[in-house]
Amino acid sequence: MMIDEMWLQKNKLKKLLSQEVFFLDLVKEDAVSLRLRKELIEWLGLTVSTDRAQATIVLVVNPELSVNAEAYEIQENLIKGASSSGLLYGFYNFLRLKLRGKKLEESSEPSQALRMINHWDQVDGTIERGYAGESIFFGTPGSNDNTDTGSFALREIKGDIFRNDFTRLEMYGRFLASIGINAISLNNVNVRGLGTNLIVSPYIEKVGEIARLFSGFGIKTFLSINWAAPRLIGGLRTSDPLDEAVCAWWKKVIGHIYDVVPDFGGFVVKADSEGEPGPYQYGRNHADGANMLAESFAPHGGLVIWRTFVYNSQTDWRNRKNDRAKAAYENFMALDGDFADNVILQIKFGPIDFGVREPLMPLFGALKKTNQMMEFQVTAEYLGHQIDLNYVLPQWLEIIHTDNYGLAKDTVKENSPLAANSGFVAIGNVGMDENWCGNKLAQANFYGFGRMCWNNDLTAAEILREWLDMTFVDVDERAKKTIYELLMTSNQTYEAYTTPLAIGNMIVPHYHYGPSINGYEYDRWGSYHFADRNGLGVDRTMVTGTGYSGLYAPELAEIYEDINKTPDELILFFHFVNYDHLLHNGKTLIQTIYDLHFEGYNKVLEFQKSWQALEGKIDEITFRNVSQRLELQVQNAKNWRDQINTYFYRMSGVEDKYGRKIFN
Ligand code: GCW
Repeated sequence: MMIDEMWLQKNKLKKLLSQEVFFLDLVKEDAVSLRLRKELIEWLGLTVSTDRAQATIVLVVNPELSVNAEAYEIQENLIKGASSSGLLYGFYNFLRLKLRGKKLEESSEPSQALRMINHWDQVDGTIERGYAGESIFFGTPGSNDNTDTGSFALREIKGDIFRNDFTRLEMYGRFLASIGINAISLNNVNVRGLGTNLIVSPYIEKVGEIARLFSGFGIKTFLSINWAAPRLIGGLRTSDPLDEAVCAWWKKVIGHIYDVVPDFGGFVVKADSEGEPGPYQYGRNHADGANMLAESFAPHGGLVIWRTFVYNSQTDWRNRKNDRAKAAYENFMALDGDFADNVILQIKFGPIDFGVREPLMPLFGALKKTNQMMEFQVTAEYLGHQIDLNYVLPQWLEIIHTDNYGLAKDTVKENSPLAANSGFVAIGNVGMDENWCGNKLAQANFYGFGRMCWNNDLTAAEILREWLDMTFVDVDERAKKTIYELLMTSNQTYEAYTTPLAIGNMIVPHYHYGPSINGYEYDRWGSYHFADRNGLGVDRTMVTGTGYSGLYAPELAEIYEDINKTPDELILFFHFVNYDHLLHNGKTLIQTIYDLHFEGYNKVLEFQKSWQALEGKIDEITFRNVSQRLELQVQNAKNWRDQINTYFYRMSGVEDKYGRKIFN
């Protein structure tokens, strides 16, 4: 099996650099500088000399370069890093410039301090919301169930839970470091079965081996925990965070982790969410829970990353005033300032759940005394399962540049008491598939997430161009342009044929691919569209609705409160809108729904046509991989178009202005 190299084209790089002689000028030998040496000698097979005079390319650690230890500077054949991590980043970015044939000149430091990937990998090898085969960390060697695992109940586990494929993990570490990722959590936040035991022997030792490998790449390893661990595996009767025996148990467990993994990052915690245990069960709040763990981590320099994805998943759909969008705000806003310095709140970018279109989560900008990270989903749970093309950077960049309370992109950093304890985090999208992501083109999202964290000012177009130039390194410009155009319009196309205007979930429950208009409508999950014969959408205004719009800064609240000021793309998130209401685009709501679904589907047909024209111009494996997926995407888009248009035609009785085929 040939494992894809992502953007890191070894042979090409080797060729470009084979004449060079490298020299490493280090302050000290640490794990990262050892890795850098290995990258040069073992990975790329290049010459490293001990004599500076012979060198044609010099790599230097120079702490005076910047107060930011991760900073680097590239000037022709001199690469400087403020620390060995900075130098490692400088090295990979030098490779990026080399591969793209760009001028070797760049001075850079990361916009975000923490740049993290969360894995939702489970100890039986499956991945919750994984679309690219099994886990690279867990599972039996040789087993790679290529189907969408998306598992919720664990399979029976026989023998070692670790996959032990260190070749894969080394490639992965290299990829992560090459895009600037510096933190990773290995296991699903829904911690089930044996997963609960990862924090103790004999499992923590193996976690330590993985962590050691990643340390060389400047990456800290974290684990997700089950809040009920003291009860489940500690033999205690309670998991109450204020119970002395519980605190003592965690202290012992955390102390032991640091004996085994000296640079362990910390815990990621999903508590009181979607049925998971948490402090609320004991009448405690989330600051009580997080701070209890934080106290045991403090002497070791570890972090508690606490998720705010807490909402009532037993919502009564009968009561239209219930609003899941308000949940995180209501659970956490009052605790601003109550969290310890080494606690970080991990907050999803939008108020619901990584949707096709959501406004910015109002906690951003409002929380001012709490360390915070913004959470994204690279794995395409709601964005087409890595079957449908969806280059998501345009959506993410719009979110990080949304201004709430006078702060735009730096919101998380400037509002975190400790800037070092803030950043961006995303759920990864890789598995054991040969091309890591199921769909080769879905690699662009992972690459893009890293680049966006590193430099908030890059545009979606710039990031995509970088990725294309390196991934399709010897492909001609015209072919690259075709792929570029396809990907640049893929996010808006997916939105158009699925759920435009921020309607929210109309997807197949649980599975989350394909249409099911009322799948969640009379259910307990708190996401409803309220379509009736007059119109659809959720009234979240202060005057007549749930009051959610009032959670924003006055300037934003004023826009969202007013149906005439709310931008079209968010209109159904904030308002119940009649079918004949005229949108800013000059068309009625119902005509807009029809148009977007017809246009979205047609666009997918165009995608398919453009892709077909690439046969013979790009490598056969990628060509076939994406062709197959486009086939499925056409079917999916057709399904969406016909179900949505038919449903709303039947509801409204309004004909399509252009008389296109609707199944009445
Ligand atoms: O989007 C939802 C997913 C769950 C996930 C949860 C979360 C890990 O459907 O599968 O659980 O979000 O973010 O915790």
